[in-house]
Amino acid sequence: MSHWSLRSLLLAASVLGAATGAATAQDNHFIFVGGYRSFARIPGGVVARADNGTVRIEQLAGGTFRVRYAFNAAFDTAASWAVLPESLTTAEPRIQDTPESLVVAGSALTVTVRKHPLRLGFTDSAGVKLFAETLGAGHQGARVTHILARPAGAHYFGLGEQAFPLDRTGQNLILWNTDAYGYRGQSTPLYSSFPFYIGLRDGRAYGIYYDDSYQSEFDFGAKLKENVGFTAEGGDLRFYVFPGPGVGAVLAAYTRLTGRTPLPPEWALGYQQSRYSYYPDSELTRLAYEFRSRSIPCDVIYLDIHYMDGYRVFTWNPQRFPDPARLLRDLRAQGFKVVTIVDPGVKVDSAYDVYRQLLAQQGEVMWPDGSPYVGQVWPGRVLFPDFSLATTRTWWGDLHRRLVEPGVAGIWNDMNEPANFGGRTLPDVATFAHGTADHAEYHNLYALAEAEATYDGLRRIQPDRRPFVLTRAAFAGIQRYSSIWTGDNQATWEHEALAIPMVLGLGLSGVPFAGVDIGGFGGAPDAELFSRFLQLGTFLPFMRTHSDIGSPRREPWAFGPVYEAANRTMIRLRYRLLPHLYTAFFQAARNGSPVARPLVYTYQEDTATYAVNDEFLFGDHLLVAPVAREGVDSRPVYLPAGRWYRFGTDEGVEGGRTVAASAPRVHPAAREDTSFVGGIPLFVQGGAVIPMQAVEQYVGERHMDTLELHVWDTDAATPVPSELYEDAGEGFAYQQGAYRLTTFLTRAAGPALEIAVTAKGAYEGAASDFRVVVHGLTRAPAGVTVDGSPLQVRFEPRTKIAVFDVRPDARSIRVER
Ligand code: MIG
Repeated sequence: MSHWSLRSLLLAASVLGAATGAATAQDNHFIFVGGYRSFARIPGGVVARADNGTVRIEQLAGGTFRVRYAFNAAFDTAASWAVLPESLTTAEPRIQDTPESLVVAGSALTVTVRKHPLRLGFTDSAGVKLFAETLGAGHQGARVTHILARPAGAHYFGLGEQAFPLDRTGQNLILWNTDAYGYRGQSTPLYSSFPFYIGLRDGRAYGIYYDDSYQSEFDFGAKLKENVGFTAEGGDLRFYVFPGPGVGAVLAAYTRLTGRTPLPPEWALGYQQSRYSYYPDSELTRLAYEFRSRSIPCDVIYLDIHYMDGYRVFTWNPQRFPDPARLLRDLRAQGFKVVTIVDPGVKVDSAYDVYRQLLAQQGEVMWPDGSPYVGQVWPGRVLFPDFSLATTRTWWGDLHRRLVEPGVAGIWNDMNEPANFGGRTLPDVATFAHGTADHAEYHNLYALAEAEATYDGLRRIQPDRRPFVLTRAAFAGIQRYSSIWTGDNQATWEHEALAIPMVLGLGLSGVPFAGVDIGGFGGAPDAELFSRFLQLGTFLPFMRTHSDIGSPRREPWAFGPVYEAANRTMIRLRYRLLPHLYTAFFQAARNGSPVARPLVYTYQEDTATYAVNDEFLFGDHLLVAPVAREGVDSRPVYLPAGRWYRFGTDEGVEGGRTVAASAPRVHPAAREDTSFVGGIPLFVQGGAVIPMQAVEQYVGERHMDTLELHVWDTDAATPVPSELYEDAGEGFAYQQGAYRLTTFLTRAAGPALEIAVTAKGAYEGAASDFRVVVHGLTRAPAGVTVDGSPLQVRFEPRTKIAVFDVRPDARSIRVER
């Protein structure tokens, strides 16, 4: 344990307290658990009694620990909304009791309970210190706090979307879902709450998730200096500790507890076009025509609030959309899917059946006396459905039939912080669960429960379709149901730069499917900013352009023909990379990995990556360095150690350093060149296999018999692994084995580049041919053999690219260099 004065800690604790709320006279100071008294064994662990409280420590299957403090007699047994009940099976640790401490040793973590005073310390199975309590667990009335040491050299990541650098060291962040129109760098709180972080100490990672939905504050040494603190306005002090040592292992354990993003429909990875609002129906027809006639791929068009009849949810405006089924059928025939916005507020209108049904079942948020709470949003006076009630969730989910039957393909949940005009959100006294729970507890859970209702409803209505849901507000666990966008950003360079750590922060918090409004929601991007924003957006897991009412339009062609060509190039590249992107989503569904990966995720042993907020990896091996500065034609790019190649030119670069990368602006004098991808620095790791496909105008436009396997040369004898996942892109047959997962191990074997291929699963629709494209060679290969037989190779001397075709059952490919 390190050096701090108790006085400064107590001062810091009271400062922390002053920031988040006033205490009452009789409990105006924090009480910590105090000295140890006794312990008893319980299934999976121990319960230890101390002077002022009790702590239960249990090991869960997989080596995660659950720790619960109670300051009053009882532990709250209420099920958490974020945690999957099936993940809570316990596993017996070994217990050792000595006069100084009680040691609870699990498979991957060991908890040492120091006795006087009672304080916990966590080490990994090798005995390496991860973190330890300083003041530890305390409370001040209903508020709870947990204060840990912040040793020199410790780093912290997570907490979801934050308009701050990724490394949380020195930050003070508030979790209280907020309609944050006009937010900018350093604004907190924002729209969503993820009380989860990953700690890194000496390159070893662990994770902590505080399972508490009340408003909370995380302090990573801003006020607490040499400490890290969590303080919540209420709830149980209940947290889970996840073992590493890899960041990926921590995320796998966290998402084992809170769930993973199931495979989305593949079309949801295509380009999406939105605006507040496209209407009437003829406007959508025209938009669809523009995309197709300009050969700019697009899969999804969004309907914002004006499609509704007087903003009544689950209705259509009869003048603007007289025949939605026909419109959506026509659009579908051209490959367009339509996603509609659904806000939670239900208009108070006795002629409106949704309102009458909600009132009749007493399913709304209420005043403490049981009368309905009436708020004010777009429809005027509204009731807020109480999604904490299972009956309300089922009813709400079923209402989506009214949108799905005419052909709506996905649902966009907005205003679900919940936002309320005037007072920002619901009043403190509003109640949930028929008056048994308060707003303070349910506020941060509102969007999570709504997303659960929406996702489950879509599953019931269309059991053979994968639901697509997009949400603004969120809580831990949202990844099971929904994708996220970062709300009302602005058309500024600052916001383009912020998009990167915000989306990466979500990925480090279990939410792989995230994006931002490309171009910025508010304001007016110029052509250069829009094209830079779109370059970045091409590599975000969720790729959608959206814009505010009254702002200039920003379809990809809105900035003139030269920029249109550049924007088209990026969107086409997105579609070229879909097999790679879809594989990254498969990986996320398998183990909770991000799709847009911060460098620290892949290269945690390289501490220089911790401060990188302007680069990321797009799935495996492909490093993206977007330009978020006006008027530049190059930028510095940090490349982790190893051999890299510039995507597009195949110029080789040695990593472990920062290089200058060209990134020319689109210039009005440039001629249209659809192969031009040099405007955004992209680098591929040597040995990588990046699967690509031909451009299509929308996902599934035609069956891809041939997939391209782009391989970059390597001199390393250690194999570089890559994957390709294929399935129908829709439906659930993949869960019964209708998929193909191909694994590639690339390495230098003497003079040859060797690719070992294995495959698993049986999917009839998988590609029947692989076109192998080898990059980074210095001269024509002396020969290529596949499973021992020689093969014809084409070599392009100018680009130094070798191309040959193999069947997917090829198992060993050797390129003699
Ligand atoms: O009060 O539905 O963030 O994407 O276009 C504004 C209208 C409500 C806020 C969302 C934005 C959406 C807009 N909404």
